[in-house]
Amino acid sequence: MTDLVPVLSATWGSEQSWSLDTYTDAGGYAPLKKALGMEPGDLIQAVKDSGLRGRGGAGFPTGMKWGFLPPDDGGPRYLVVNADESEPGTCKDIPTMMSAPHALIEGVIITSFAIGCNHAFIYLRGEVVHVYRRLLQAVREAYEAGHLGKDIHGSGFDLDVTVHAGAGAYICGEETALLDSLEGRRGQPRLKPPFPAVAGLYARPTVVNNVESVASVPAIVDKGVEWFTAMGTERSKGMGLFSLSGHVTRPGQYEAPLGITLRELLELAGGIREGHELKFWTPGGSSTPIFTQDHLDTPLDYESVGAAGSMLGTRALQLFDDTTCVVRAVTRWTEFYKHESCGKCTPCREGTYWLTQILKRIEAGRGTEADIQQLLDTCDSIAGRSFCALGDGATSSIISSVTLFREEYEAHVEQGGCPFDHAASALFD
Ligand code: L3W
Ligand code: SF4
Repeated sequence: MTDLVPVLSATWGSEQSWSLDTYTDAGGYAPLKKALGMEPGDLIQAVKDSGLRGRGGAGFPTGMKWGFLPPDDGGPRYLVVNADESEPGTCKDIPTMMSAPHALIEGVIITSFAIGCNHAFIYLRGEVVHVYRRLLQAVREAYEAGHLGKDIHGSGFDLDVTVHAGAGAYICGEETALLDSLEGRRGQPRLKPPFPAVAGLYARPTVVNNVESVASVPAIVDKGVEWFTAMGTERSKGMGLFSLSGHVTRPGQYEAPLGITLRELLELAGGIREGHELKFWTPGGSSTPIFTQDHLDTPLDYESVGAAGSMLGTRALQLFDDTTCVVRAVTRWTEFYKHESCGKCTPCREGTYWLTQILKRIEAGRGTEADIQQLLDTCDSIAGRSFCALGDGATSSIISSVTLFREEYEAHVEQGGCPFDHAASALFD
């Protein structure tokens, strides 16, 4: 494994890492000054050439998204940072904002300059009040230092940033539900097209980017496209934060080039907890099909994970050892989707309810063999038939776990109960 040189997380261990002074001492806001001396079109081209892909789950090319904005018509256009991190297992954006909020703010300013935006929004998950306070403090520091406001560093460019806390709904991480929520409406997905790039916030051209995507931009401006493209794989460039949680010796954030494997990450994280073996894991959060030991050497890039039948998603690696009942884990995730379904479309609203009922029945030992098929049939009625990705995501762990661990579902039915001691897993109450 090549030496890992952290970029996004480089200053996280520093004293007062969140302060403007610490960030500036480490070279922060120099990329902003460089960017302000460039042509906006050249900045967009650099991000296109870097191959940076959206770090919020879908992996859509960031520079291409910026390039989708229609020509300037004199009206406002917006940047909205999707900071509504809520996917089970996903926990990279909150540490980024807590430890290095200025990396995000600097990225917001450079991105706004590139796309011609004078008012940017950071839409934050409502429950994380501590992150809200930290962002407010960092935005205030940035104004005081002249990085925000009118005529930033004499460039003639003006930018205001608003930090908005949502009300705690997972669906508001879906970009159009987020925009509805930001406009003051109930957060529910909009029909696409039009994509936000054409008609987003207040029906104006809007770029919606994930926290980590935006926070990666200053480093690309600073160190250059070649530096970024030297990391990662052919079509998945650069570095990213890999969040390891569950039955791992040292859970946490591990920054590495895309394409690293779980086996390599586990070397850094001290392996699976002592005395146990990895049983299953999610490569990209609970919305992605689960993997097993067989995938320890799958490169964690968009293409390889996709070819192996899952999604890189948010690189939220939730690891479960041999003490864990897969039916129980899947039931917990499905309860989450049932709770968070926004109710707009019938397949997801009704389907996630029925999935939960069937799974609970099987887990409690009251299920039948026919219930296992009913689970798959219900998934079939949801996946590809729902209005947004939440419905599809709710079925991923169910379909993949029945495929990989069908005998465990059958054991629940045959034994009339769960064959596992939940206390040994220590992950569920
Ligand atoms: C203009 C076009 N823009 C696509 C834009 C689009 C969006 C981006 C990606 O879902 C996934 C989901 C979760 N003109 C465009 C265009 N765009 N075509 O590109 O779009 P899309 O639809 O592929 O994905 P999405 O709706 O952004 C995101 C998965 O991520 N996920 C979820 C993670 C959860 C969090 C969280 O907790 N906050 O991130 C994990 O795997 O299932 O598949 O901007 O507008 N022609
Ligand atoms: Fe709402 Fe679920 Fe339909 Fe998405 S799939 S619109 S979350 S009901």
